[in-house]
Amino acid sequence: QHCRLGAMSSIGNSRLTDVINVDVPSITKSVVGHVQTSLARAPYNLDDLGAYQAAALSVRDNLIVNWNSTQLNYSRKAPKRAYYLSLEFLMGRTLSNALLNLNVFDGYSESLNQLGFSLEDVIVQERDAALGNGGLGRLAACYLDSSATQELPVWGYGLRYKYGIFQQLIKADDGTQLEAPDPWLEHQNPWELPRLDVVYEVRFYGSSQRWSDGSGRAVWSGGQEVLAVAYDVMIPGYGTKNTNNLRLWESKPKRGFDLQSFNAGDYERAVETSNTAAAITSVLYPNDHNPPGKELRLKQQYFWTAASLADMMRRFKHMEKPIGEFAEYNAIQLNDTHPTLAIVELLRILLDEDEVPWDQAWTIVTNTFFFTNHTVLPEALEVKVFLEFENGNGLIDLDASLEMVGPPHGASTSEAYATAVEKKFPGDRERLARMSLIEEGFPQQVRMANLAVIGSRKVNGVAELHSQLVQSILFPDFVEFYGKSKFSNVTNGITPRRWLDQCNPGLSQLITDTLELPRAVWLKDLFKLEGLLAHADDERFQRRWAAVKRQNKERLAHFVEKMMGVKVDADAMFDVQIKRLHEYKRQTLNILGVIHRYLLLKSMTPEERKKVNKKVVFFGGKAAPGYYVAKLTIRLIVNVSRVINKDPDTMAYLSLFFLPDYSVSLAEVLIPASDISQHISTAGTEASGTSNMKFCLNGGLLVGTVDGANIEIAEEVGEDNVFFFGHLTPDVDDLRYQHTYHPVPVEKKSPALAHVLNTVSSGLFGDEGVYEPLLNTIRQGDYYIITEDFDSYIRALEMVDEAYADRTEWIKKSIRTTAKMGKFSSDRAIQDYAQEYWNVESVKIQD
Ligand code: GPQ
Repeated sequence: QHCRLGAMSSIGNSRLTDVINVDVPSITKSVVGHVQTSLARAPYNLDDLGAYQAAALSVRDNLIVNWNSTQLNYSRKAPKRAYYLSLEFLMGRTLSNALLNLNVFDGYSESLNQLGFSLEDVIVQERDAALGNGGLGRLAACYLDSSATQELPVWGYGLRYKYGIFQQLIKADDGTQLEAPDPWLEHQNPWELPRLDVVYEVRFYGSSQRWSDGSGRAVWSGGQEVLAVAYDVMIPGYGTKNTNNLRLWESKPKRGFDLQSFNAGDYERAVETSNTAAAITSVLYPNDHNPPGKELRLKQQYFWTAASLADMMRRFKHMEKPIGEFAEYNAIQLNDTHPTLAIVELLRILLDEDEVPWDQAWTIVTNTFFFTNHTVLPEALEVKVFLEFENGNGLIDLDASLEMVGPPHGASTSEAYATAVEKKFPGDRERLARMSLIEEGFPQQVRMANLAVIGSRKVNGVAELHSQLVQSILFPDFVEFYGKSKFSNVTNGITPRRWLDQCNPGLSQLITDTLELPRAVWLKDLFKLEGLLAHADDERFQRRWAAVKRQNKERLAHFVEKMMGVKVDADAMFDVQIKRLHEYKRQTLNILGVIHRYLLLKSMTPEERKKVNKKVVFFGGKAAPGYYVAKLTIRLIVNVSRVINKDPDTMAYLSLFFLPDYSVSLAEVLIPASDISQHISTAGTEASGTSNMKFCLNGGLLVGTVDGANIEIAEEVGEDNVFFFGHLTPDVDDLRYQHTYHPVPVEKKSPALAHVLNTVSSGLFGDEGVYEPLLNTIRQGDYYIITEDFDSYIRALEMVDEAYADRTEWIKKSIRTTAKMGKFSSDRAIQDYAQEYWNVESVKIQD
């Protein structure tokens, strides 16, 4: 049997290149074949959606071949692997990305043309895979792209939600946000491979019996078992055969029905069991930075980490290495605290299933895990209740799996750990309480961040400033306890494949022409963009640069006209803020600035207005369904736009759009079209930001606070190419204190802001009184220091207007900005993780 398999794989290998559809005739043959056999449709009666499905299936054939040989190579060579555990993967569309990475874009374009379709129209038929909320999920997607591109043996593990992030609707009458489900799997998803043979049982509830031999081992039984079924998503690298895997788990009842209840005539109960199992992966929680304290969320987390670890363990066992070498072959990156249960699950497996002694098990665990923190906002720190569910039983048996999070007894970790802390800081009971894994109270809760820190080898933040704040604000006790070397920084990055080549083909082509390098070279070594600097003063190049921006603005204008039925002036400056709605991100500051500009325009004579820089402001972003103030901000933006867009005095100089249902695909249209974008969080609150990098890579300039990655962007592109404003991080606490204990009326601090607030209160934008709760967040307490930053914000926007007036100088700034964005490629970030953290090396895929 061995022989036959060997023979088969060599046949497979020798035919590898045959299967790849690269030339137009074979592409056409494969597409038409899929129309007829996979879709069971006639080629002459096909719509764009059908053409998309057939093209996708044809491209997928190529991916499968590469994916198979990649996985085979990994199994044979048995390298150390890394796993990226993330509850969110915000992938967006796949077809255009796969075409680009496989270098078959032109072939498919030509083939579809011959069949009477345009690839552009076909590409937009695909629904976004939107299994994420925002930056954290999109970062995971960029990291998968970079890992595959650098031929690193890295897999992602996540959940296959039936419903991704909700669709945002804006109510016609009052401009409020409504949420609708996102049934993204409604049409079959060609990019996933169901692995009905890769199934694990995950246990919930039940009870554990400790062995009486003093080993601490336990047997866990009873409760409910749920099946985890694997779906594999192929992740092609750019310009390489290497195609990695993203494994997403779907939950399924162990038995479709509980037959016993069924026989007893309790049909409803039987169906309910199956419902609760299926519910685990039914929906992505739409909270950003605000973990819901829900039993189902905790179940998602355990389900996902338990299935993923079982899978890794099975792969490792296959290698026939001693269990003590687990960490030499496996590194696990925790994307925020969401997968922290993986730490206790690995410990449980080592102790209870592999009978590893406690000390050794803990050493393996702490050599395997790495933890990335993505925010210092206190409301985002997860705490979990474990022991209060279902008849007082724990949801999962943490007590057996790790004594530290259950009530302490015997030689528990919690105790061992507490003893170690106590030894280092004798008598410092307050410190002990702060560092404890348990937050006392009723009920007791587990502090996931503390658990993630003590269970990991390294802890990092996502930009220089943020990584410092992680050490000084979140974990100072742990820095003292472990020493500084456990804590470091990996500045985020973005993939230049999607965020330049794919979304901005005009600019990509211009760069390729100018650098006189194949795009495959600079797209893999983004520092090569520096070569553009030598051309910044070349007038012909400047004109071409400006023409690309202009085309992208027209593309966006066209898009908005189609979506909203309004004409957009592509001659005006385009000013964009797109991100989740959040008080700390301060969309409020932006909209109040727009109102200020509007009032100023109103107060001018027609002659004066003619000298003003024409501007179109775009907003996009979703608010968590339960986030009242954020939703009110959307309502204000929408209603302000309804007033100012039809004011004949000003509409030629200022217009405003809230683009509903912001998504990865919408970002791909907006980002290349921006002249200026806003990243205006209260200093010290935005861990990094990643869209700031995307805008700058596409030659847009940045208005921002001295926060997150804005700082490092300015270091690279030069402060004269960034419009900074506002107070700095060290001032923020003092200002908050002042506002709380020595409040000064807004008029005193900023008459301009007071005027704007009063205008909103007066009902100029309708809905008199409705906005008071939003305005009061500024008038009272002003936690995000809008009052303190308002005047300097307005000054920064004036400087933007002045700079834009000198168009040649502006174009030079734009060129210089793009040229200096090399550092922000996710390839660099992934190299940092691979070398400094995981210690994994690339594996070249041979045919
Ligand atoms: N981020 Cl904690 C999210 O998108 N969701 C979250 O729940 C948390 C963080 C973001 C963070 O706000 C941005 O500053 C980062 O750039 C991004 O994560 C990726 O690190």
